[in-house]
Amino acid sequence: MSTLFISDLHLSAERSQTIRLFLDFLAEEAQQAEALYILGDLFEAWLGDDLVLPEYPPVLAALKTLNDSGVPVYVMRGNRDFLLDGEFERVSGCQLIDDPQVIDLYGTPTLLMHGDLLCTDDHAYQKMRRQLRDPHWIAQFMAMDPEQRMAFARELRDRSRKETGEKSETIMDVNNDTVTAYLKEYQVLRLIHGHTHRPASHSHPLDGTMATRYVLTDWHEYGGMLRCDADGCKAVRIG
Ligand SMILES: [Mn+2]
Repeated sequence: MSTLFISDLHLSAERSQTIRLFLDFLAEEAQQAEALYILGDLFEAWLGDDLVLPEYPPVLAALKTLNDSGVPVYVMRGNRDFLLDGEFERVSGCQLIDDPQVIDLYGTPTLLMHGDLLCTDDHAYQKMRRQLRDPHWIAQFMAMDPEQRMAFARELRDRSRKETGEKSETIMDVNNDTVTAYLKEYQVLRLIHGHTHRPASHSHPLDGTMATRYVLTDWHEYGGMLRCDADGCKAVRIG
């Protein structure tokens, strides 16, 4: 048996092929798994559980089918879908998990994160992240009507695209000292995260030994997962 990790699918109406690939994945590979973890940015935009975009119900139904068939699906919020909440859990059967979260993965304590908390060189992003996660801000946002929320999301995405274009590659990657700090705080030698869209397996020196940092792929060109079992973890292409 194995446990599967994916992230950064950024599902949207414009990416109908990715939605199809994901639905196939849920019906096939994922059915064979012991559990599935989605580490953030499953959806390109989630503007509240009461505002489900028309392209998402088939995805929610497929997640429910998988959960009901006995494969638990754990979902971490990403920076695009951080408003996922209880009604999403009810409809999809998924269980939301905190970021960061430690799990026992076949005897190896493993830290799971979306990954944006590791990108501490990007001060402007971290400042915006703190604002958007503030409970008062969230309450205000959820009180707006759907059109206002959608307009705000468009504005945020345009700003992010513009700023991302201007920022250097290094600033948008993880900060290694921050990685060390998280590994130490949670006392683990294995970290799995997404967000940076730079799939890799990095050896990370830690107190005279080596930790491993797995970065999950996005699903823009094709899909991919990290498949872990008692022997270790391996990146596998999908589609
Ligand atoms: Mn992200």
